[in-house]
Amino acid sequence: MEKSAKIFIAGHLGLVGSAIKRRLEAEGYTNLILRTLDELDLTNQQAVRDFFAAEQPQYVFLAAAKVGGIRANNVYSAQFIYENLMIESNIIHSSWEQKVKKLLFLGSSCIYPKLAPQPLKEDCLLTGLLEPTNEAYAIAKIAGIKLCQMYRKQYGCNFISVMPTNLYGPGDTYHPEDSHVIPALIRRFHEAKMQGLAEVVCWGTGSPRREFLYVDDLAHACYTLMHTYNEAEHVNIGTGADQTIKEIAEMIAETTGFKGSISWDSSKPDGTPQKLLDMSKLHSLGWRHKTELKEGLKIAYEDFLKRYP
Ligand code: GFB
Repeated sequence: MEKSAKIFIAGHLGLVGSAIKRRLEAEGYTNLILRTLDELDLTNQQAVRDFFAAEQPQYVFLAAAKVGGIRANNVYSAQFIYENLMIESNIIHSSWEQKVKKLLFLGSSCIYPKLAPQPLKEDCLLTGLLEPTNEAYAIAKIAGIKLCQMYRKQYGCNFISVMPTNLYGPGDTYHPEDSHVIPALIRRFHEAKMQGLAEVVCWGTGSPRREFLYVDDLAHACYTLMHTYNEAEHVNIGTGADQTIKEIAEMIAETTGFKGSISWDSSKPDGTPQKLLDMSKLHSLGWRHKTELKEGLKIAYEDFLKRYP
C-alpha cells in the first residue's frame, strides 16, 4: 500500500474509522477518501456504486456500521441487521466491480456462538447458537465475513476480515443507554461525581466477563494486516485477557474519581457470559496490543471531558 494510494475509509467519523484515519495519517498516507453520512448514504446501492465508479479507490477499510451496546442491539434489531447488511453488501460488491486491490472488513467478537469454548478460536464460527441480544448484528457481521470469502473464492478478490473484541477509546459514543459499557459508565460515574450522588447503578449482575481493546491498538493491527495478511479466514484482534464487568465498573469509578457505592440492576440483561478471543493467530504473526486497560481508560475519560465539557 504505497503512501500515495487512494484509500477509502468507510465510517471515518466512528470510533474505529477515526482511529484508522489517525493511523494512516501518522504513517504518511496522503490520499484518503472520506465521506460523511450526509455526503454518501452507504445503505443506498446506487449511490455507493456511483461513488466507487467516480473515485476508484485502490484500498478500502470497511469500518462503517450501525453499532451500539447490548440495549441498542436488542431494541433496534431490525435496523442493526438491515443497515449492516446493506452497507457491507454495497461496499464489497462495488469493490469487486471497481477492482479494489484489497479490502479489510471489520466484524465483531459477537459472531461466535454464545457458549463456544473460551478463548474463542477463529474456527468456532458457526458451530452453535448466537447470543440473542445481539443476534441481528452478529448475523450481519457473519454475512460480511462470508461475502469477503465468497468474492475471494469466485472472483479472486483480496478481501480480508478481522474480528475485534469489545473496543473503547477516543471518538466513542457516550449515550447513556445505547452505548457500550465503558463509555456508558464513564458518563454515568462522571455525572454522579459532579452531582454528588452516593450510588451508581450498573446493568446486569456484574459477573459477565469481557475483553477490552484500546481502539488505536486495533487500528495498528488493521494497518499491519492490510500489509501482511492475504487469507480467507478472519483474524481475531484482542488482548487475550478479560475482566468481570464488576471489575470494569470499579476501574471506571477510580478513573473518574467517583467515591460512592456501586449497585447492580439484575432486571437488565447480562448478555453472553464470556467473550474472550484466542489470540494465537495474530500473536503468531508478530502483533501484540500496547495499551493496557488502566492507561486506556484514563485516555478515554480525558476524551469524554474534552468532547462533553
Ligand atoms: O458493552 P456492552 O453493551 O456489550 O455490555 P456486549 C457489556 C456488559 O456490561 C453487559 C453490562 O453484561 C451489560 O449488562 N453493563 C453494565 C452495561 N452496565 C452497563 C451500561 O450502563 N451500559 C451497557 N451497554 N452495558 C455488545 C453487542 O455486547 O458488544 C454488540 O451487543 C457488539 O453486538 C459489542 O458485539 C462489542 O459485549 O454485551
